[in-house]
Amino acid sequence: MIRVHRLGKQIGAEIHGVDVRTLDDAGFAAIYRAWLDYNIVVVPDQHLEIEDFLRYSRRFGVVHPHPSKSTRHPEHPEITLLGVNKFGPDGALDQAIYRRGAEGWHTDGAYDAEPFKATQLYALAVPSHGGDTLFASMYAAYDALPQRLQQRLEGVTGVFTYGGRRKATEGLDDAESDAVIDELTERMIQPEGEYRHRWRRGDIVIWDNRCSYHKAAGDYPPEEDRIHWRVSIKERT
Ligand SMILES: O=C(O)CCC(=O)C(=O)O
Ligand SMILES: [Fe+2]
Repeated sequence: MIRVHRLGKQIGAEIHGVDVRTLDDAGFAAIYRAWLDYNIVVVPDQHLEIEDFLRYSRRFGVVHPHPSKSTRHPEHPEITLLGVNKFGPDGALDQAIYRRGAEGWHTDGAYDAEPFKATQLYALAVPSHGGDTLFASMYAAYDALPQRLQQRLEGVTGVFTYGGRRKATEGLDDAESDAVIDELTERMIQPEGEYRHRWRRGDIVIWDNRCSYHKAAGDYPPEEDRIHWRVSIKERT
């Protein structure tokens, strides 16, 4: 019997009573529904091989190899390894690996013509403290905007450039565009719309990347392991 428990006030749900390796279609439909309704779905206590994780991930859509090639699993390009090879040959901590996803609130692949539908992580090793992932609802952010700003955004398209803006890509000049972005940034995280995930080994977490933001806390003891398998998922066309 599948049970769905709400986690945060507006986002987050945890699923109990499933083994995703043997989940039938009705069970998957319940998880998919919870994911649409609550943006972030946690399935705890799973014991997976890579093939199990890929097979389950493909039920949500098409799994795409991440553009960052250096952290791909050597035999399974669709799997990104998080937290592996953190120390270089000289023993120095590789900040890009340690702090991946921790630079700020973001969505994955916003610079793509078709941003990812979902990102899913499976926890293989969890540090003794720190290393949480934070999530926030974009619906909550939008609802909290003053009507003036909601109207200002009506019919407007945002353009994201990988690595930041270098030349004009929108119908607004730089100053006007910066002003809108600043106003939105100020309001993008609403306390009621947040959920903070404290990882346990065996957790699967999937987020709806189209309507939530996330960031890694990036604050765990670097000498400890924090390792995930990660997949990027797009809509089936
Ligand atoms: O490691 C995490 O907690 C999340 C990192 C991240 O931003 C991502 O995997 O997209
Ligand atoms: Fe991310």
